[in-house]
Formats: sequence, structure tokens, C-alpha cells
Amino acid sequence: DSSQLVEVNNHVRTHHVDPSEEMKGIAEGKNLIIVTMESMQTFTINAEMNGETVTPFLNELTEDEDTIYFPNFYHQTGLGKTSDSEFLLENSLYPLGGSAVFFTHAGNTYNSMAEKLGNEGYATNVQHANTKSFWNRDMMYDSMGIDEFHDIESYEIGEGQAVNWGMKDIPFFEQSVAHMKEMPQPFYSRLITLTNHFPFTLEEEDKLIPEFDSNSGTLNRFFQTTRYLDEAVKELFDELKEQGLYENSVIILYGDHYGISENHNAAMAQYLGKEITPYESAQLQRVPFFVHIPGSGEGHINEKIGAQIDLRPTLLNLLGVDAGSDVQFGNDLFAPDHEEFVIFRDGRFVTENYVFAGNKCYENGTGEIMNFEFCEPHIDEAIAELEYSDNMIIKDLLRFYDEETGELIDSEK
Ligand code: GP9
Ligand code: MN
Repeated sequence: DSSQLVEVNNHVRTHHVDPSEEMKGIAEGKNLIIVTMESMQTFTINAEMNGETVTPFLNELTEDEDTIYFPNFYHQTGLGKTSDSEFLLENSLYPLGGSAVFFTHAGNTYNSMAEKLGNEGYATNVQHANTKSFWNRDMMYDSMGIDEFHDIESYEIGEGQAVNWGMKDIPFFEQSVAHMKEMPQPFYSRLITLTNHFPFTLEEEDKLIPEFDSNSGTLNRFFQTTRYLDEAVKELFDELKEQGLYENSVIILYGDHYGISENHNAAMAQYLGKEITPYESAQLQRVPFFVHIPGSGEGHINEKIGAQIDLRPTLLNLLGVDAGSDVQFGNDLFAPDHEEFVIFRDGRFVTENYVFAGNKCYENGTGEIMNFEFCEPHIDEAIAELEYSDNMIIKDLLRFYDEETGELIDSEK
């Protein structure tokens, strides 16, 4: 009942920090374009593979005067993979531990970012060249109040335009921008890419760099598909400029989850030149997060430790939309008081000083094993945080919440 919501809400209020005044509204009224970059991992950014640059365009963005890049940003997905990352982004709730929440709780009441922006006059949609029922997206998008879903039916896949899971990212972006031209503004359009997906296959013409040379074909090809995705994002920027949509938009890029699992640790160790300890594995859960605001001059590298749970509060603040009374488990990453405590879906966590992984406490930065008691107090906090979030979902508690007033709806009524 609603008393359980009171408990969760108290927890969330205790951890709430006021969003940055400085960044508030700097993208107000602009279109919001978010790219969910399939399997893009931070270890490929500003990195070389046998002398080849893996992500030349994204590397440039890290230095760009209008781009804020977060190198210490983590994914928090579980079994629901891409869909979990969408769930985190839209709701600032953790996905579930034992199932894909898009499948098991699509009938819930949510207070998504899309719905909120819809109330602010934004046209909202997702664009993704796959069948609409994949990950139960059609159902979940309805529940999350997303106006429109441009699924595979919205695309024309010409000859040579498909590989691996389906439409290649470059023609996908091209046609998605064409859809944007038809949208009323301001719009919120989220584009989900597909080419950089396991098993990371490409046609010869799209292989812009050679494979890596480990005994894992998966890792070897991953560098090539990541390079292709980088190229596609570059073309997206060009296309937005050509179509006159660039200046009036803010462009957000984030990686959804890892592409290379622990099954490839030996090959990964060869590439990184170090053993993949549980500490290193945790650090490999970093995914890139870029905030690009044309003409803002706000560009910098932001070392803040954050995660996907922080996307909603961060983006709403940039757009100048007040989320103060929303039940969000994350916080604005630009907030001066943002707490550096990232909790993975499986209970691992990262703080400014420590990384808890493999049931060991490591020093963040050096990877040295520390006395367990340094991590101990945070272990229970992490479990509690995940439980509060799980309760929100499992008991569908947002149905007792009036998002406009921030007040509880009496369950007796
Ligand atoms: C499928 C795509 C990939 O539509 O989003 O999903 P994933 O397997 O990465 O969760
Ligand atoms: Mn994915």
C-alpha cells in the first residue's frame, strides 16, 4: 500500500542532492536526441588497438568545446541488457535482479522522463530498426508514455544496408534524422543502435580497421564494430547539421552495457596487458556518456563517478525541468554534492576510494586489496538501495504517487 511508498520516498529524499544551479536549463527548450550506443565500452575510448585508433570521432568529442565527457560512468544493467539501460534512463530506478523488467512489469505505473517531457510539450519517441515486440518494447513504451515507436516498419532497408542483427547503423541514422524532420519541435527522440552487437559481424566494406589478434574472435571483431559505430555517430552529427536540426538540439550518447563478457578475460588481458582481476572486471563495466550542447562552450572532461541511474535527473536539469518531487534513485551528475557511490545490479559497487567486487575490497585507482572493513558499511547500503528500488517495481508503488503535486494518493480511495 501507499505506506510502503512513504518508506521508499523517505529513503530517496535522504539521498537526494539539489541539482546544479549552474547547469540548470542550459539546454532549455532544445530537442533532446539520445543515442543508446549498443555495447560501447569506455576502454575503447582514446585507445589504440595495434596502432589503430578505435573511436576517432568520439575521441575528438572528448576534447570538444561543446561536449562534456564522463569517463567514470558505469552501466547498471542485468538480464534485460539494452532494455534495462532504457529502464534506468527513463525511470531512474534499478532494473530487477532476476528478470527483465520490460517483460515482467510492463503493466506498472511509471513516471518516465519521456512522459514528463511530454507534459512539457515535447513530442516523444524511440527509433530502433527491430521488431517492436523485441524486449516487449511496444508494451513497455506504452506504459512509459512514449508517444511513438519507429520500429523496423518505419525503415526501408536497401540492398547492402543490413548485417548481423539487422539494419546497419549508418543508414539507420540517416533515415531516423529524416523522421526527425517530420516531428513537431521540441522533440525527444531516442535512437537505439544495433550493429555493434554480439557476434560483431560486418561486411568487408564496413571494416574500417583490422581485427585484433587474440584467440577470441569475439574481442577481435568487437574493435571493428566499435569503430563502425564511431563512424556512424559521426555521420549522425553530419546529417543533423545538413538537415538543420543540429543547432537546436542537445545530443546525448551513452553505452548500454558491456559487449565483452568475462568469458573473454584471457583475450582482454592480452589487449590491456594486465590480468583481469575482479577489480579490473568492475572497471570494465564503464560505458561512455557524452553530453553535447552545440554552442554552449561547456565542454570538459568530468571525472565524476556516476552511472545510468543518474541520467534522468542530469538530463531533466539541463532541460530546466524540475524533478524535485519525483522518486529518482539517481542524482544530477553536475550537482556539486553528487555522492560518488555506484551500485551495480549484482551488488558490486564503486566509490571514490573503494571498489567492492568478487567479495573483496579494492582500493579504487590502484586495485590493491584492502581490509574488508573499508567496504563493509557500504555493502548493506547497496543491498538496501536495490531492495527499495525493487519494492517500487514489484509492488507497483508509483500508482500511489501523484507526480504533479508530489503527494501520495490515498490507497483507500
Ligand atoms: C535489440 C537490441 C539488442 O533490439 O536492443 O538488445 P541486447 O541483446 O543488447 O539487449
Ligand atoms: Mn544492447
